[in-house]
Amino acid sequence: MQRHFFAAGALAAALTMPAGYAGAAEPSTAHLLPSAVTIHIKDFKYRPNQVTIHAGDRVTFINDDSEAHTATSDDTSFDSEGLDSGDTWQHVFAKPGTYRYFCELHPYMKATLVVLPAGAPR
Ligand SMILES: [Cu+2]
Repeated sequence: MQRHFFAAGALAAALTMPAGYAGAAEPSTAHLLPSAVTIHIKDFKYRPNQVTIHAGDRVTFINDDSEAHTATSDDTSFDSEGLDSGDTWQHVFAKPGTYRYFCELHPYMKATLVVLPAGAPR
């Protein structure tokens, strides 16, 4: 299943890549808004695995893996939905709290995001 998915993705990429494409590229981040922290998804892990931000901060998630992933909170307050390889997702955390999140496709992937009140010392 996974092997088949990967092969189909590689074929689609080969069909849509412009001439001169030379292998895996870094995800383009030019379209992203400034954010307080960037969480990379790589090797089936969220990196960093725990981050602390302030209410109102924007967080960027980048899927640097060859597999699709999500960042989905345990309390359903946020959900990136499926991020394919190279996809990015941004979310503003308005409400202080400790948010545990995971990947819906690989539920053993877990991480924590702590949102402090705006202006609070870390
Ligand atoms: Cu995953």
